[in-house]
Amino acid sequence: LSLESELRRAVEQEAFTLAYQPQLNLEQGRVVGVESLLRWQHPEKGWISPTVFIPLLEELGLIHHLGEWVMQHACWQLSQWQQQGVCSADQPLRMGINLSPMQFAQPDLAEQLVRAVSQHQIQPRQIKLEITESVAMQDPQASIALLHQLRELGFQIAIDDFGIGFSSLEYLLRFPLDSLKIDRAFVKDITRGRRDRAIIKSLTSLCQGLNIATIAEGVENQRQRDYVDALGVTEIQGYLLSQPLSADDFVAWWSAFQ
Ligand code: G
Ligand code: G
Ligand code: MN
Ligand code: NA
Repeated sequence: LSLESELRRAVEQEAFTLAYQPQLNLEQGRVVGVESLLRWQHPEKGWISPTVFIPLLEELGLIHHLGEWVMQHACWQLSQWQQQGVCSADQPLRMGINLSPMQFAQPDLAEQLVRAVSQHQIQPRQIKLEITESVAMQDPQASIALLHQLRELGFQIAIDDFGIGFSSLEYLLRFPLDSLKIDRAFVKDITRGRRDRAIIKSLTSLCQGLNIATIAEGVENQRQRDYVDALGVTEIQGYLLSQPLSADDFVAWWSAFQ
């Protein structure tokens, strides 16, 4: 079967899983959130990257349905962890949910999100929605309005993969945001080049002034961690802490980490 028909079948059968990658607040030394990442195992080809199948889901008109499955599953998992005492009011855990370009343009996006949180008795502020810089900038006025609406509902907003469209920084920071995720491209060579350090430094100072948290993505080793820490980054995410994990593996990892 073609990738397309296997994908159609996988959507019908909801044959997907979510993996969770931890995010550490450097000042608090505490895991404060996870990013949920969609996973699909093709029967013959094995694991397929979401960068391949998400655009295909959009093309096939299936992203609306699968996007809702992601919201529902992520909220269900968070409520499970609360019931199991993995996280609590004293030890809150935030759940990151990625939104594709087409999802961000859906008229019923807010409705889908509200349905997912209320069905699983999750507070909207426990959910952080991740949209990429390019998606937000496609129609800035419309994005600002939608982000205000989502924020008024209580959801947190993060700009993902930040750093590609630098000319728009000043404009982008007028958006109602809670976090800026600094693309791993800037973290990769941080120990070697002054340029990337200067960029991260100016981003973190700007964001501090605007009360926006910064998350360094793709932190793979201790030296990179030390650099981004010194440059004032709020949180880190990356292989140094952990790869994206199954729900059970995340719980085991977190209890060992503490
Ligand atoms: O984890 P991985 O590197 O395979 O993820 C690749 C990309 O796929 C990420 O940049 C992310 O934006 C996107 N992605 C992962 N999970 C989801 C999801 O649940 N929904 C959407 N819309 N995108 C996702
Ligand atoms: O685009 P987005 O940031 O949503 O996607 C996150 C992707 O980055 C996931 O596919 C995840 O597997 C990957 N990732 C997470 N941590 C690291 C890391 O430390 N190094 C690299 N190279 N990729 C990472
Ligand atoms: Mn992301
Ligand atoms: Na990213």
